[in-house]
Amino acid sequence: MLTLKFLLATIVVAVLPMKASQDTVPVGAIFDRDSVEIHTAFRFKIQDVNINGQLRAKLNFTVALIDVKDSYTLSERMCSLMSHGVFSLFGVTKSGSVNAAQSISQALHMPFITPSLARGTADDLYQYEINMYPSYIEAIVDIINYYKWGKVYYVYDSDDGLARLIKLYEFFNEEHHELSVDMRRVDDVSDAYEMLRKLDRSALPDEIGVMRIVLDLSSMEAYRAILRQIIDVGMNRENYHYLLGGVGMDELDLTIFTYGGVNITGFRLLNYSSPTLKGFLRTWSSLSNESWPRPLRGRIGHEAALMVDAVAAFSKAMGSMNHSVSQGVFRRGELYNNNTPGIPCSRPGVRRPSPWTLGPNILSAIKQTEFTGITGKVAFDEHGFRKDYTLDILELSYRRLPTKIGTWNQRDRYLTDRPRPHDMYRIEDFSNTTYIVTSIKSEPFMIERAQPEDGHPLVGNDRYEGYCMELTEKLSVVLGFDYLVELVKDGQYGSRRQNGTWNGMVGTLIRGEAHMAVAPLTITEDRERVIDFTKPFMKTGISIMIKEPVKQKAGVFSFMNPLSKRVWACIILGYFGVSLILYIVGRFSPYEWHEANGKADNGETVDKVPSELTNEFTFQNTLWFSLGALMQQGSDISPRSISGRIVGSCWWFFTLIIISSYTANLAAFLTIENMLTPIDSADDLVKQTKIQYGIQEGGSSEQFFKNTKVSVYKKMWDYMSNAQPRVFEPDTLSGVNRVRKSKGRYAFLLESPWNEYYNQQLPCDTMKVGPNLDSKGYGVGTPDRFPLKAELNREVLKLRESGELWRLQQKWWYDRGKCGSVDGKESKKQDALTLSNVSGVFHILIGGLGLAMMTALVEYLFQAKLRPKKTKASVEINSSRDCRKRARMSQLYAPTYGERENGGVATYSFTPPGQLVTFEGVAEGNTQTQV
Ligand code: CWD
Repeated sequence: MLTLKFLLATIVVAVLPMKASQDTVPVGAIFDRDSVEIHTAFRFKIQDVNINGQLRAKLNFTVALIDVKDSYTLSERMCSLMSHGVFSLFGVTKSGSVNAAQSISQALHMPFITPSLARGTADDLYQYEINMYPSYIEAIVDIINYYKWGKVYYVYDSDDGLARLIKLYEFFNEEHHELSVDMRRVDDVSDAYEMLRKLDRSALPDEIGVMRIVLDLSSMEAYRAILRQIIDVGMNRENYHYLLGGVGMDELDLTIFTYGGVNITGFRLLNYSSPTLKGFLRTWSSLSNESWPRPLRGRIGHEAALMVDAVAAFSKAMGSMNHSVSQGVFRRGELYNNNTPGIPCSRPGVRRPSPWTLGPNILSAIKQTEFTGITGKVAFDEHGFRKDYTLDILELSYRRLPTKIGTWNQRDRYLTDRPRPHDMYRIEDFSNTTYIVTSIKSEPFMIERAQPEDGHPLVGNDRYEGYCMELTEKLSVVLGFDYLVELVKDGQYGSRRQNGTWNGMVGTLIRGEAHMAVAPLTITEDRERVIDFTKPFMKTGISIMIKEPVKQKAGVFSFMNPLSKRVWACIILGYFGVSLILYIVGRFSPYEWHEANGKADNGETVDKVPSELTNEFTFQNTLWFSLGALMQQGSDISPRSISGRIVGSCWWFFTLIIISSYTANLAAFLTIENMLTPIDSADDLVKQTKIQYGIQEGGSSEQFFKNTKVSVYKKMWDYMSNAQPRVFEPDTLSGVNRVRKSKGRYAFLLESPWNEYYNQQLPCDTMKVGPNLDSKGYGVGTPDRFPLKAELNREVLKLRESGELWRLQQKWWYDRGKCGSVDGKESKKQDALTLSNVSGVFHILIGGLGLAMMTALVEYLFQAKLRPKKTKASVEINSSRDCRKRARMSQLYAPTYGERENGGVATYSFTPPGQLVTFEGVAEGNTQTQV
């Protein structure tokens, strides 16, 4: 229904005469009825050009949908479109109709831009065809050359395929490379069983038993049909290797081939990680399917993509042309060519058609355009073929879906890491070989020995020492091989370059330049795809190194540190609270009231005044009681009532626990010098901006941060990749040196074995903080299918289990360490407390004594000021023996007083209504002094 609606709409467009006018650029297009996606891509790009105003005139298009295999209909529609007047034609062709399109466009000088498979040769006969489809025949030649195939079977289905085969021969002749080609033409791609069965029976494998078949077919449908039949015939076994023509291998569903053991190599034009294609797909995938029918929303087929770039190339070409020239062909809104409306293929009475006057200008402008389209770089040579494009090389193998193994372009040719067969044989023929062991200079794994001064230079393996040298030696002794250590030339561990090849030790192994890598080479999934690793010989993980902070000496008041300020505040509050409660309880409880014993100044107990009641829990005394308990000293008063005792026991329990806890922590707080590390984890690093942080570039750490899905690490990567000045370091030592020099303003994220090693090295000013960010291991790397791999693996495990590797690590890390204990720092044994540890207590003592003396002075002065008054009062009290005064006092107080006639202490208790007052006095003769 949807497609029907779409077709009707298109046919209407096709039937209506084109509305050409000034400020429009009319174009025509011919598509196959089945090429829905190409048609949609064409309309979409024209709309995009018009909306974005890339041209001063609007593109105006007419589309004809036909069966493009039919060359008669194709010619007729081309003529029809041209007779209405078009600047250029776009169209899809098939092998049967391509010649018709080429002839008409050539005869009428009408540029014909096509996304269809390019014809085999740059034929000067047909100059008006612009081919968007890149040629892949040179890439096929280079792959055959690279792998040194001696014999191939060439299966094709069209004259174009034959033309490409001829080109292939020409290339091999030029390079004097002997290639035996057995060609097979498929007449009907839907029924090629017979041809395939014959091929299967008669084909002769090459010297290693593999049959190489190049499939060069004219359409994606043809590839799908033939590949289906290959499975039916059972030609998907491991002794077959297919090389597919075309540039859309990624659009074929090859899952079923991954189980037969067959190898399939092919090409991909679209690079889905290119920003241009990504940007295009964002809009493309948001279009509604009803108005913009297409099979897949999130992707685009390579031919449709080529059509998008075809429209882009044409609009850019028109933009570069003089506007008045291009618009000068219109008269009264109609396009005129040599005074004739439109560009008809034939005119009555005229023998030769009149070619399109602007055709050569438009053709030349298109050939000169250069831009980055969604199919990569778009540029053309003088024959109208694409140039400077790049193809990805994909390979499918057993249990592995098509994976990129390299790239091809006209300048660099075939770039890949796959070993040539020649290199693989070299490795397999390993008896009596001195193995090349690649490694990297990095303490303490591989250290270059200083040249001795005796004039005998160190050569061979004597040039190096370190953990990896000893490990290699152990492996070679057990497995019985000779070896020569060679440091990797580019000083890199190994990462994939943009063009798909590898650098560093990984590249060295892939290219067959070394037999094994014994180095701190991290085992990663990406590397494991291209080389083999033994089981890890050492654990590692990304860790944080910072400059060791300056130690903080214990302060004067460090005795306060065992308890936090809040706890101190709570204790003080508790102290006053308990004292108050005790005071209140003491006042209310009758059991706290008792008859008092008088006490003489000299300590003698004096006679008691009979009815005198006293309470020891004055507020002052409760404060003293609570303080005594808090200080674990006790006091000479204690509660008598049950309520008072409850308060007391709770307070004692509280003080017991608090004081015990305080004492338990005190020693530690006084003696251990505090190290306040500003950073303790990756989270801390992310949260702050003061301390910069970075990693070693070009290794597995960089890959880890690039590919991480953990948000904290992602944030770290965003920071690191944009930080100014740069935070990446070329190697480990420069990272460590940056930490040392940056006064705590730079943290280096490096693998933990190095972190531990450098923390043991002078000047002992770095430290590892926090846990590792990830967990990985270092393995011995070998090329794919290396014959000693299993033995190496077993031996590494044996060394690990026997503790040999642990011993080696102790030797190179800690026995040679220069910073003391294993922790890297001087021992933390309990030292005697120094004066600085406890000076605060002395300060308090001295302060207290001073305060006491001052208070005594104040008391003395206070008393001295009061003394004359008191003497007077005494006299009055003395004379109060006089009955009159006694009577007056007795009106105020209940007369329960006692006195001692001959000196000494007497206690007077006056009882005002509802209140008890104790009045103590010293009797001196007949005089009494109030205290
Ligand atoms: N490597 C790394 O990636 N980060 C580091 O901090 C150190 Cl010290 C080394 C290289 C890594 N071992 C590799 O194999 O790529």
